[in-house]
Amino acid sequence: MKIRRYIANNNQEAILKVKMDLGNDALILNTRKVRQKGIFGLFSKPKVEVLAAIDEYGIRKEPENSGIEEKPPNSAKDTQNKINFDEKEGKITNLENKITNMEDMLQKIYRQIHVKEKLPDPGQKDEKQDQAPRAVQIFYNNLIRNEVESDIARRIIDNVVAKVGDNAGLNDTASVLYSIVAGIVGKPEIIGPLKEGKPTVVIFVGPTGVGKTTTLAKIAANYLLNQKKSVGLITADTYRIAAVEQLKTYAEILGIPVSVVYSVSDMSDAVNQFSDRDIILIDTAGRSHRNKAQFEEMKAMVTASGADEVYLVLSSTTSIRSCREIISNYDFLKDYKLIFTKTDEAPVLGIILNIRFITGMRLSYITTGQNVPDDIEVVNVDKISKSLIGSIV
Ligand SMILES: Nc1nc2c(ncn2[C@@H]2O[C@H](COP(=O)(O)OP(=O)(O)O)[C@@H](O)[C@H]2O)c(=O)[nH]1
Ligand SMILES: [Mg+2]
Repeated sequence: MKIRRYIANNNQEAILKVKMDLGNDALILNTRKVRQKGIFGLFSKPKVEVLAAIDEYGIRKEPENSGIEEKPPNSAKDTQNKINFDEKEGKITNLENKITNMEDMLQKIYRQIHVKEKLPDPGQKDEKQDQAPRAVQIFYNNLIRNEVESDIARRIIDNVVAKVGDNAGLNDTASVLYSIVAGIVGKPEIIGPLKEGKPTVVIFVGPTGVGKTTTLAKIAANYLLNQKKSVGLITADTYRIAAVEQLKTYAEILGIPVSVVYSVSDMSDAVNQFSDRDIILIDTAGRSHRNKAQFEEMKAMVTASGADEVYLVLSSTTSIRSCREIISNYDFLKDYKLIFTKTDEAPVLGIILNIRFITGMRLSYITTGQNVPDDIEVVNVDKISKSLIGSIV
């Protein structure tokens, strides 16, 4: 008896090899799938290993019949063998399919692990091809996660691709993205420089409850305590007694005079009354932009104040949809600057980029808590841009 081992890519090929070598009388002893050893073997296609035997005297040079499986069964035993073989073939095909599915799955997992391992190392030129789309995709996802509007995120990413192309590594992509995002966030513009010889008049507008009065008190305290400037406060929010009291309380603590304005015609008198001050800060009622009459009055207050600077105060916790509605109602203002409050309560800061992008108006301050006077900062472009871009892993 002569036993031989054959390795082939599939059953058909294996049997062909057996027939070529041993002839049609060869006996198949065993068939199994085998894989290469090592990590790469795991993902290579399995091979078929066939153990075949033949009586040494039975070897014929050239088979006369077409093949083992094609040979017509000439006995009950042959028929049974054929059935067994077919059954086995069926099972093998079944297993093959299962293995192929597993292979696909493993390959997907392998690719993910492989790409992740490569990510922090964008310097390798030959791997850039794989990484570039991933880098762009990662940063796009980060922007979306930070609630940058998808069309804005898309435009930013398109810009990145236009600048560095599709094949840039993570570092190049990140640095171009950073400069684009930082460019959109823009250099903040805060109050001042204060005018010489007469007061700089600043008015704060925006929806109710966003933190206008608190923010105004923080700014007033900073001018008074840190910059040693004289400050005058005006409030036009007379619809709620509590609102007037709130500002009066801050004014009392700081020792700053406060004037209450009940109608549009009183506004210019109130401003003139503080002509000896370095800066006048005007608080307004959060007039509902849905109530036309109230809103018109607020507009008239802004005009009557003759303000040098107007600040639209928005909360970072407000949805983009509401913010869009608010800013479209304030578009009667030719020029204003943006303050975003409650950044301490906002999980992400996409809203700041979105509104800056949509309005084109400059950012100024953000507020970071309820504490007067500490919880206020000038917008930090670097910090906000980095937080919007997010991490790369
Ligand atoms: N967490 C947090 N709360 C704030 C911030 N700014 C203001 N608030 C709170 O928001 C609420 C409304 O503030 P207020 O100044 O009365 O809002 P206004 O109606 O716009 O004048 C108050 O409870 C404030 O303490 C902030 O930056 N962070
Ligand atoms: Mg208020």
